[in-house]
Amino acid sequence: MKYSFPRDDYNPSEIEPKLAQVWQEKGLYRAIDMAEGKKSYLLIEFPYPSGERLHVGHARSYSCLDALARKRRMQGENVMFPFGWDAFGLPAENFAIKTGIHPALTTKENIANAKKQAIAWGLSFDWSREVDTTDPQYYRWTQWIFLQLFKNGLAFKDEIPVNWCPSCQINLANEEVVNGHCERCDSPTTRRLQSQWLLRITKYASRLLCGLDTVNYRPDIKRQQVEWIGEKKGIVIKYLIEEATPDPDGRTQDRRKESEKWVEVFTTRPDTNFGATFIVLAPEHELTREIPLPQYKKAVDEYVKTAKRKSELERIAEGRKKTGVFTGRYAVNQLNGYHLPIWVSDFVLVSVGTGALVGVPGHDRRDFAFAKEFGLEIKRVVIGLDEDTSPIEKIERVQEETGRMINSGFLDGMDIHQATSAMIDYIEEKGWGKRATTYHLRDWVFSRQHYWGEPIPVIYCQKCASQGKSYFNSKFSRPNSALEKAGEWAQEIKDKLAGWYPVPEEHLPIELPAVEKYQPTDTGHSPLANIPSWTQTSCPACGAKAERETDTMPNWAGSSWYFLRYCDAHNNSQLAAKEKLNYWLPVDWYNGGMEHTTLHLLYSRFWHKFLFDLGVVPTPEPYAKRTSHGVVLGPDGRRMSKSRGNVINPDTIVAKYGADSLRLYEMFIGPFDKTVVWNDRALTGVSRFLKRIWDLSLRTIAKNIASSDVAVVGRLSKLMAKVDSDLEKTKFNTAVAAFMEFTNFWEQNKDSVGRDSLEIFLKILAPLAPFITEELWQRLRSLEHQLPTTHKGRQIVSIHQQPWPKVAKVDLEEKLTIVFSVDGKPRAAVPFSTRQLRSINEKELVRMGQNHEKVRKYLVGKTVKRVVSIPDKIVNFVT
Ligand code: ANZ
Ligand code: ZN
Repeated sequence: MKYSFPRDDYNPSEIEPKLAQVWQEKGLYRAIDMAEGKKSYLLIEFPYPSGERLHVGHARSYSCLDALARKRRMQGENVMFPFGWDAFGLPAENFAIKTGIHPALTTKENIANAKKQAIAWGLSFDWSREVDTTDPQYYRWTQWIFLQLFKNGLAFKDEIPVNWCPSCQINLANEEVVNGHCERCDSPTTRRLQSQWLLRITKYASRLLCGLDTVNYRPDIKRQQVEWIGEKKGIVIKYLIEEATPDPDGRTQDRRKESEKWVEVFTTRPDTNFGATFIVLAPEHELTREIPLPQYKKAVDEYVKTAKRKSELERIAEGRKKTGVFTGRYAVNQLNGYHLPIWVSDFVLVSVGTGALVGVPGHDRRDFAFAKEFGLEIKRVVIGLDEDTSPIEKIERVQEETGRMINSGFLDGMDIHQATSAMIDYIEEKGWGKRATTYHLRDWVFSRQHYWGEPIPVIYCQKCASQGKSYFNSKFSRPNSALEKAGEWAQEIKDKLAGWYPVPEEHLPIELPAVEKYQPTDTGHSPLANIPSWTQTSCPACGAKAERETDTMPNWAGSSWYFLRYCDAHNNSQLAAKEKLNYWLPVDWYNGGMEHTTLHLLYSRFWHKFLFDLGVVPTPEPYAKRTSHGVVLGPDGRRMSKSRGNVINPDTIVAKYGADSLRLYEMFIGPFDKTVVWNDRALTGVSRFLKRIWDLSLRTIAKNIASSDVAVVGRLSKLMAKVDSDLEKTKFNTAVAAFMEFTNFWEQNKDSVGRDSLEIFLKILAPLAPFITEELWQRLRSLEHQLPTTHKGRQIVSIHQQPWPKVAKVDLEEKLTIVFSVDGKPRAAVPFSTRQLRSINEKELVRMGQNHEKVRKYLVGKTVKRVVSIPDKIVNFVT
């Protein structure tokens, strides 16, 4: 590769494009599979290649992690810093709906443009590992993973109420609905029933929780995951529902048994159970249909109809006026024989616990409001530690975290925690209930009715369905221990999946067919449903006419495993070769947006754990470390958006100031994990700083002094240590500030800086500002080789291939000489390092002087009247 130097002004637009090209051609940043030494897998969330291209937010987190990757490479680590495209998604599809242009074409163009940006910014990605989730050779394996989930009973189809966005015409997962509005388009969502594919992430809830103890995630990220999983330990208690009417004809015991109905409730506070005064069923609960007495039936049915139209959020909102209906039925609390009236109310969710609760209005806020509304009895069974024991009529304090039991039989006097465990033991012993753990985490709604997603690779056979046949009782099914162990669930899933078969693995990928229209059908099916030639196929089991699933996967699918594909991006026979996964996993450091903490991060951990169970991946957790960057706001302090006109285009910045300025500015702008506001003035400041470096470096090269003053070396070694540790701690802003500080010093000590220090300075700045440092480094090298500044025909050795500088230990410290004198006459000169000097106090220094053999003899027989010293220079003993 030939390379010639440009003119002497700092002119990034002349330097940068050429260097970027040289680096690409040399393949500088390729990670080597199975290389010896320390591997370092650094991962950033791959972007959606939108028509808007990469924005300054991307530039920020990418530049920061790029600096880390470059530094670690120089430190001898085998760094994998890969990149790719999470390219399925709505914008390309919406564009296709508008223009008729195939999303694949738009995606391709967008990827090409964004890739140019990434290269221009000097991001040191290993492009040989690039992945694109919409490439059939990629989504073949996304589909393959789905098939494994299916075969292991972790995918099932269910008629469920789904969030529906009338504007996007799409079903949304709960987490895609923000305050009752669509996460994408912000229009209000509604709910409706539809048959959907779901993934049983809840089966992994406990492991997803425990696994967090084994990884190094930033504490707030960990906390959000813990809350999202929402583990609650408690007990499920069974209450016998009393006969509707006394038995006038005296039915036999046996017939009574047959009609016996129990209601099960989940509670985290069994300690308060002596205070229970009613039971509430969710409107969707089975018993809500079954138990109401005839005279209550109509009101209950009416109530259920209205409730079903409300969103979950609306239903559980605190402070909302409680509504409900009585069923006319009672259950008995066996603890004290209390007759608990059974009500129906929409504040009880069918998906939580058992879908029914026992009301303790004395100690639960919502129960209290409910009891007030309907005149139900309120009993007090806990009192605060600071209250007296006299019963208090008015209840102001509910849901206390501490307290003592009253009115509770054998629990009286116990503190509530003691009472909780005593009660659980008691109820279990009596056989009235069983310890239980519930989770807030819901199963993952995996169906989308869209075109631009991975087809879900399954086939439905009507004939097999009518005979109750499915994959699980077909010749294809391998005995599956996980499913067999699942017991009750195994039966349920076999019923749910009657008629469903996975596509034979050798038929993968199931590619998206060409369609004429990209919008979903008005029945809510994906446009694939309009292509009979694609949907019609034959049953893998019986050969009868069968149909392909027309639902596609959600965006989260392709991103749930892409970090595995980077390890072996071109493998045609498996998702990735075992040995490569063994070598690279786990990801050493994963950085991404805070908005992905509960969705993407949890989904990908779930898939990873499943693949671990299958023996496909070697580690139970995918990411050893997780950090998160702050958002970049527009100059007006608001989120950048086209409509507000406050969008900063990184390409404009690069054209005007150069990529190094963009990079350094975005690192400097504020703490990495904090939201930052764009500031043009600070940007020009950073750009001037780079120009100063340029000028100072050229001056040092021209002066051509071989070695620097000790003071320079000392400062530089400190700077180096700081940069190293700051980068590892995501303190990119303070690293840049330290460079600025050094540069000020350099400016004041221009002629103390020699070639040796310039070389070190450029090397440690190289990870942050890769272009300017490369250019200056090449000039410095040509000087050292006594070559003319335009050294045509020489091979370029990049600064980015240089080892991270090592400064000899002795050089690490500034040396000072203390002169000890007696009555103004110097008697001994003792060298100290600054660190030594700082570690002793003045008294100790004086004592050292007095005891020094060359000083001591002049003090013999004299009394020291005073000690006069000049810090770091002289200690004078006045006799
Ligand atoms: C009795 C009780 C007494 C409760 C008490 C709480 C306090 P938290 O409170 O967030 O830990 N619950 C159970 N199933 C429910 C459902 N399907 N819909 C709505 N709420 C339900 O969550 C656990 C509590 O939520 C449970 O404990 C139950 O009320 C309520 F002084 O039972 B508790
Ligand atoms: Zn069939």
